[in-house]
Amino acid sequence: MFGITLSLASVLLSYTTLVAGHGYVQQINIGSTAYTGYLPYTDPYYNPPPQRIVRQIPGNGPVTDVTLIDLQCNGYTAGGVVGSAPAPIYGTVAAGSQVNLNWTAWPESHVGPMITYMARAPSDITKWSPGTSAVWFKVAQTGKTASGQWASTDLLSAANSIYSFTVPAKLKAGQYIIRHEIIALHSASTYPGAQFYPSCIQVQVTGSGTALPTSFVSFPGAYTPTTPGIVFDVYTNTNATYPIPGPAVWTGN
Ligand SMILES: *[C@@H]1O[C@H](CO)[C@@H](O)[C@H](O)[C@H]1NC(C)=O
Ligand SMILES: *[C@@H]1O[C@H](CO)[C@@H](O)[C@H](O)[C@H]1NC(C)=O
Ligand SMILES: [Cu+2]
Repeated sequence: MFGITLSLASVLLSYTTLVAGHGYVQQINIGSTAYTGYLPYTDPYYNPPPQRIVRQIPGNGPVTDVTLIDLQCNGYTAGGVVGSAPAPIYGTVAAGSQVNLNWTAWPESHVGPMITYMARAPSDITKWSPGTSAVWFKVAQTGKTASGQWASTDLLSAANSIYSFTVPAKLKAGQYIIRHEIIALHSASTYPGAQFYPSCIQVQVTGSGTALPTSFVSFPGAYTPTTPGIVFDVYTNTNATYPIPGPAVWTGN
């Protein structure tokens, strides 16, 4: 009896450790404004749930199938939540300014790139789901530096779990989804293996810019099982350049 209790406790303990090993964006800092992220382990238990600018995610685990709508915003198709069910509110950011994303503690083993896309909402962002439309453009990416430092975990840890990117200065004002992700490559030597940790943040971009990109990708669609960088052995390619997946970065300049 005592033995059973003990082993149950250790099973529970190791499960907790495993689950705690992944992560998500817990806070968004824009200028002096801090927006709490969608907190998957507490938000669903409030009635009414707190209003967030981040679309709902099921937890801190990854998406691994690049063909699923789940790859878009880390929503899931099961359980009544569609891939990118809109959030009720949005943040505000001036074009040309920095957005700082505060990740939960990130496991050191989960090395890989950090990539950020945006998509312009054709109408009210709190009601818009892009589905499989090609609406996304890349605004920032960091892979592995020449000296071998990965965006995650090396650079992210060095920045106290804060990832920063700049909204293109000339981007036309309007409502946008920011799709930000870490792709963890610790098991990516074959497909499926790479772990995608995307989430979607709703913002109103302000400013007098007039620029918009002309080419777009879809999620799912932008990545395939054979896209360079989706399959990558981080253990044998220690000295190799890492090909960041997806299109070129659009700066608007
Ligand atoms: C990141 O968010 C956590 C949780 O809200 C907070 O404790 C921490 O201070 C934040 N880090 C920074 C640098 O803002
Ligand atoms: C990587 O480069 C270092 C230093 O040049 C070398 O010692 C090492 O063998 C290389 N590793 C691989 C896997 O090529
Ligand atoms: Cu993990």
